[in-house]
This record gives sequence, C-alpha cells and structure tokens, in this order.
Amino acid sequence: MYLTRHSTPAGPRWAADGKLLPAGVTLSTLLALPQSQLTSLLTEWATGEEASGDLLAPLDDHQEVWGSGVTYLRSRDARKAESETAADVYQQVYDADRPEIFFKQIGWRTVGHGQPVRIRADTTWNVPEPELCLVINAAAQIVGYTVGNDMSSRDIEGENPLYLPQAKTYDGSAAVGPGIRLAAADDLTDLDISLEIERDGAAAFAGETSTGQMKRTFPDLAEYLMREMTFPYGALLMTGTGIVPPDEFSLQSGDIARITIDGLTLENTVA
Ligand code: DO4
Ligand code: MG
Repeated sequence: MYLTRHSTPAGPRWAADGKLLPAGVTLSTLLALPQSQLTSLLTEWATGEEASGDLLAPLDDHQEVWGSGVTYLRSRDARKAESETAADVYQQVYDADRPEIFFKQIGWRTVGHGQPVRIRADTTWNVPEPELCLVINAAAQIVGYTVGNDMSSRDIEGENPLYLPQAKTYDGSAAVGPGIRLAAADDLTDLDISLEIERDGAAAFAGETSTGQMKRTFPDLAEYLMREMTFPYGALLMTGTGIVPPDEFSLQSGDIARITIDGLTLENTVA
C-alpha cells in the first residue's frame, strides 16, 4: 500500500493507493496505530474518491525527521577524508555498537518531491545524500519507508564534528517523498538505491548502492532512536548514505538531485 499527501483547497489530504482518506486522517493518526491494524484500517477508510492536487511531503507537523550516519563503508571513508583533525571519530562510530543518530529536521520544515532543496550560503562543499528513510510508528515498529535526501555541507562537517547540526539542519536541508510505501523491516534488506545529479541537462554524477551494503540493521537503528525518547506521532529516520560523489564535486544552484529506491523517485532542484 502506498500513502501520499496532497494539497487541496481545504488543506492537506492523505490518500492510500490514490484514494482519498477521510479529512482529518493524517500520518499522526496512522502512526498511532499498531502495525497489525494499519493496512486493514486504511482499506476500510479509503474513500472511492481519486486523490488529485500537488504532492506534499509525506509527513505532518508532528513528525520529526532524524538521521543516522556512517552506516555504510563509503560514508565512513568520505567522512575520514573530509575531516583532517577528527578522522578517528568516524572510524570509531563505524565500529561501535551504538550508531550515530542525529536530529535532522522538523516536519513543517521538510520539503517533498518537486520542491527545492538548498545549499547554505556560508559553505563551499555540498552534496545530496540518498538514503532510505524509515517510517516508524509510536510503538517503534517500522511500518514503511520513503526516499530521503539528507543534504549536507561537507566543509562544515569536516571542519569540526561538533558543527554537525549546522552542516545538516537548515532551511531546505531535508527532502522526503514522493510517498510512503508500507513495508516490514524484512522487506528492506536488499533494495537498490541510486543517485543522479543533473546539471544543465547532462549527468554530472551518477552512483548506486544497495541497502544490503549497510553495516547496521534497520530495526537496530529504530530501536536506538526510540530507546529513551517517546514519539507519540511516530518519526522518520534516514538511515545513512552509501553513495558519495568524488571529493572534487560540489552541488550548484540549478542542479537536480534524483534519488531512486526500488522504483520510487524523489527529485529536487537546488534553489
Ligand atoms: O557523521 C556525519 C553524518 C554522516 C551521514 O549523514 C551519513 O553517513 O549519511
Ligand atoms: Mg546522511
């Protein structure tokens, strides 16, 4: 089942498999439900009416987007390369039991498919990070996923690991979408992820990986996020990047970042 959020004159409306859900049903409603009831209630609630209207980011104001880092070897190596003074930190977190987890963005500041992402004006080295983004309910169960872009400023992050929040969290730094595909954690272990960056109509970078390359498990990441923190409306968790463009590459205004996970594509232009 596939959930989308649409702009309508009366405000945002959610849909399941293209059929509108009753007004007032939001992701917060759905993520308060146990996973065992979700699909049957969605089938019951889906009205006959076809959803229309522009797609919005598939979350509401109550969800936060969190991130996990250094979960793929490629990310560990990229972090070590960009950080002259603290490369050991990234080796240690890659090897440790406890994952790196960080706050990425609040729901209302998160953009969706087709909306612009941004690079900071005070940076010189920026990349999109293509990541499978878990959708987790209030009971800490993984109920589905969407595509995530964890826009990152590599020069800020590389200067000092304590600058991570500034490298990761600013207007236009988080994109998710286009919709949420319901799935269990076991369905996510071997999904293809690809990134294309288009500049002036030509490919500026292309790369691919698979969630099978990840060092950690999705349930482990979700468990750490929710171990000592309640999320009554659920949460989204980006699970780290396994694709990093070469060090000489930096995003420019007008570039298009296109991320595909198992056929689901999130596309955003850099403002
Ligand atoms: O440690 C910095 C963040 C790493 C990250 O976002 C990633 O690996 O995807
Ligand atoms: Mg990342």
